[in-house]
Amino acid sequence: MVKAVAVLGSSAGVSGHIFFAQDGDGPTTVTGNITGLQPGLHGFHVHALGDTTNGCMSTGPHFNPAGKEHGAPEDETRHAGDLGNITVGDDGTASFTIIDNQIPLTGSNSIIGRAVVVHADPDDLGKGGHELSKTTGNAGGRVACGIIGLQG
Ligand SMILES: [Cu+2]
Ligand SMILES: [Zn+2]
Repeated sequence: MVKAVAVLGSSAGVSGHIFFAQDGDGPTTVTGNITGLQPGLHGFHVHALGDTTNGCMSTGPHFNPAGKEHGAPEDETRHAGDLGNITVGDDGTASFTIIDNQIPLTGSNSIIGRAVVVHADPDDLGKGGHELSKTTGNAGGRVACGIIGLQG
């Protein structure tokens, strides 16, 4: 079992932890607890770079080793980093579990050293018809992010 964690940092009062676990070549289980968000849907992605020198803006685009267009987690056409949306309750907190096959913790497409990003707006999953739908899901600003690091 390989485990990783991202501690979310934010200039907007958002905080939380995102845990990752992968057994062998199986899917990766993502478990998150986040507080301080606006209620509703928020785009949630793995971005390509573990660089926060300029805050979440430095984490680059969605992790996309296959060179595909943006999509929903269940789509054939998606970025590896496309984890869809998280749902935040009226209390501003979100607790969620995501199981995904495209974000391994080992090998050439490992997400270790990259970043998770929580967005201000819903991800339209590539289907919104906006000029940004096929690249970012038009998910708006980056309200929190954290670098994915190995955990013992
Ligand atoms: Cu993103
Ligand atoms: Zn994407």
